[in-house]
Amino acid sequence: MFQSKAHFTKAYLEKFQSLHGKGVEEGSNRDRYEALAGLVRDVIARLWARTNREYMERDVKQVYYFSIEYLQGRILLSNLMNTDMLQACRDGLGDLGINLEDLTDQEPEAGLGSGGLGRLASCFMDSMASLNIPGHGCGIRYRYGMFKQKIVDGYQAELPDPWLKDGNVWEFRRPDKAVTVRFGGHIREEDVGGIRLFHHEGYQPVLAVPYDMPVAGYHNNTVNTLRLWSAEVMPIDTDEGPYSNSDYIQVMEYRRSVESISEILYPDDSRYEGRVLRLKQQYFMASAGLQSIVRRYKKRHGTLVDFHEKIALHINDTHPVVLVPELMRILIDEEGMTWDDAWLITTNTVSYTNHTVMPEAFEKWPIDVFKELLPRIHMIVYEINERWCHELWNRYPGEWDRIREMSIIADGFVHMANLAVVGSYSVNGVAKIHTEILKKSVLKRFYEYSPSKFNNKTNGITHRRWLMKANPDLSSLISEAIGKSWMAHATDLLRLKSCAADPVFAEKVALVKLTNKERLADYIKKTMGQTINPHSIFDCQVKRIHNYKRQVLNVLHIMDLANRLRENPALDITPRTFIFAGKAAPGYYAAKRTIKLINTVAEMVDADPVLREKIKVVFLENYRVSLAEIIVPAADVSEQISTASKEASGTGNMKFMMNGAVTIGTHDGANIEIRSEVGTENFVAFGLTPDEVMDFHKRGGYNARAVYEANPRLKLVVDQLVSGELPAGRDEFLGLYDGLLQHNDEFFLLEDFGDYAIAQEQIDRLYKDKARWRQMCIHNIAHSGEFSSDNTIWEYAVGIWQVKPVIF
Ligand code: 26V
Repeated sequence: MFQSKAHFTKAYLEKFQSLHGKGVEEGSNRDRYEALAGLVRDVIARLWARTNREYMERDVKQVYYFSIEYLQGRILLSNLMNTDMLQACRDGLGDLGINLEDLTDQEPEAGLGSGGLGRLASCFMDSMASLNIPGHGCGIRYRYGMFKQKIVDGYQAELPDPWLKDGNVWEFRRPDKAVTVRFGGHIREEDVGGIRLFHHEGYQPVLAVPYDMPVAGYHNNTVNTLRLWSAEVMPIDTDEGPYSNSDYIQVMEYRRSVESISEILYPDDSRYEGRVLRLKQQYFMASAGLQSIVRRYKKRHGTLVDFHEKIALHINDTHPVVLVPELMRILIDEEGMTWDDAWLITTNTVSYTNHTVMPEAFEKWPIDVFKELLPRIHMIVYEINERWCHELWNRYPGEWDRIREMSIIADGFVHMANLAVVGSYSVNGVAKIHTEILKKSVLKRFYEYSPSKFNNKTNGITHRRWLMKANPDLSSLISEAIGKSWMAHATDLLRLKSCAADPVFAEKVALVKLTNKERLADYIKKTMGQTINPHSIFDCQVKRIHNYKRQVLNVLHIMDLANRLRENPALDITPRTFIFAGKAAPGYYAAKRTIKLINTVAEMVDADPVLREKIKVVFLENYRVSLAEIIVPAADVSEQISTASKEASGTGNMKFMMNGAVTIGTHDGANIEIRSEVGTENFVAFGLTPDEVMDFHKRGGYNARAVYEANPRLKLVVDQLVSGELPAGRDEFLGLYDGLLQHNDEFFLLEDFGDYAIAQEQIDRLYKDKARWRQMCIHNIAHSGEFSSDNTIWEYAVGIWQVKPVIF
């Protein structure tokens, strides 16, 4: 490793030379980035080989985390930090007249996810490696990541993200580890000596080629693997594939159909869509991942009879749940096990995390589609369901409704969440309230059947990326005050509490915040040409755009503030900059209109000299991990205002807290735990409780129009959506308006508006008291260690996977 500057510089110059065949002074920043990343990669590759050897020799239990999404973001700086080369590298490059950040900015971002679920998977990868836990990721190497968002005339436009076009330094293609995944065809059954054999014939074979990315732990020599699969045609010289009897056109059609499997990431988080290609992606990942795990396991152990003792398979939501029947297929068809033995192994190997309670998100596949694409898997799911329903009949004779609700196959569909619960030994939600809602409503029947399966694992975020990497100045300040132990043990941040009352420390924290706000202001100037005031309150709502996340509630409050300012230009408020960012699913009409509304209100404010004195609204284009890393450290206020009971956890809330923002938030998801951890005096809560929301759903009684009629300020802003006053077409926001009044405001924006406006006034008051505000910031930072994903992963390791750290 290169902890000394001289050592680093020598190695870097050599690497540059050998890679590019020229001197560093002749190279572009991209060339320089490649040389640096290549150098770090070499160091990590050595540790990687060693880690794998240790795992193999010690024959430890390993966990495989299956996720259809990973939102890794850039990794060069993380890798430098984790391998303890950052300082030497920064200094060495400095001597060569090179600024490290100019190189890290060259790295294309791995945006293989759309939001919280994908980012959680990446935080978990980081924590597993940093806790020395033998845990690996399994996913898809999409050729196109999350779409790039452009704002054109206030509307979202989507552009492709060809992130691999200039190559990816961090991946290792492993053609020798490729496996075949089979789609379509039919099953021929045969009895041989009383044993039933299943032959899959006439299928379309797809070659799954793994690309491995190293995941380096923090200062601990551990390097785990994120294995991403790419779909390719079978080699021309195999007897599989449509080569022998096909013409050129057929071969090319085969190629296109195969390559489409790992072509794109689906960006839709608004409603479940039953696209066959998506099911293909899911089976492709599950089957390829499992085959490679099984292959290695058999090589080491010769048999799969004790598979569950050495392997844990975790599924991140239901997307990889075909893993359950796939493991059954391998154990029965390929290993010759009995159904009961195979089922015992499978259900002792798989665990499942649920990430949403929104009914429209639950995956279900038409049984015919399922059968045609995966004929053998269909047979197995069918049998799992037969046996399961039989068990249910015995336990609940005559309770047809209950059995239908719990059945895996019902109404012509395969219900994936039901398959996940039945096929796994552990089911967890991602925040306390979310797990409670699963138990008492969404998965109630399953909880009644097997209560011990259910458990909570509150989400977390890696403090290495979201504090150490994103906010280096604050990190140094923290270390000066309490030492460095928090970097390895995030809960040590609690020691900061004793500094909260120290005005000198508080002043320094405030200065760092100001510097971060200036950095964000510069970014906005550079990318949008807009000027924002770093001395205003930075009030941030950055996340996917969704009705339940209620960006419109935020906008209604801004419009109300504007009305009050117009009425009284002397209104005594601290100037505020409302910062929004986030992508809308391309087919989600209301979410796209919400973006247009935000931009329209921004335009309205800019055009009015009275308003622009005190407020400013900006929508930052193309929200992604690297942009979050600039916004989060600059935030004063964190908007977490989802309808109570709807946000499973949220993780943005944790990132902001960790960087000293004060949350204005509903009683939802992890907000509830954040508030109780940091203390109610350091959190501004408002709005309906989850029980009140669920009561409205159950019993009715909500009347949006009555709420609107009763509050003149609210009535005014809602009317303004369609009055023609906004600088947009008169009908532009008619849909949003109708959603609130004609369709009775599904997410209770109107109901929560009054309380939200009061909470916003409270924010303004608190901010005016500088000393008080600074204390609140420090308390938030101090308590954020509880939400490090290290804690979460530790709980998964002990409570679900039963894997132990491997220290060497
Ligand atoms: C979400 C939704 C919600 C509305 C209805 C349709 C639909 C379809 C897909 C999705 C996204 C899949 C689930 C997901 O990303 N959940 C997020 O997971 C995060 C990590 O656990 C958690 O913090 C977020 O609260 C949760 O929304």
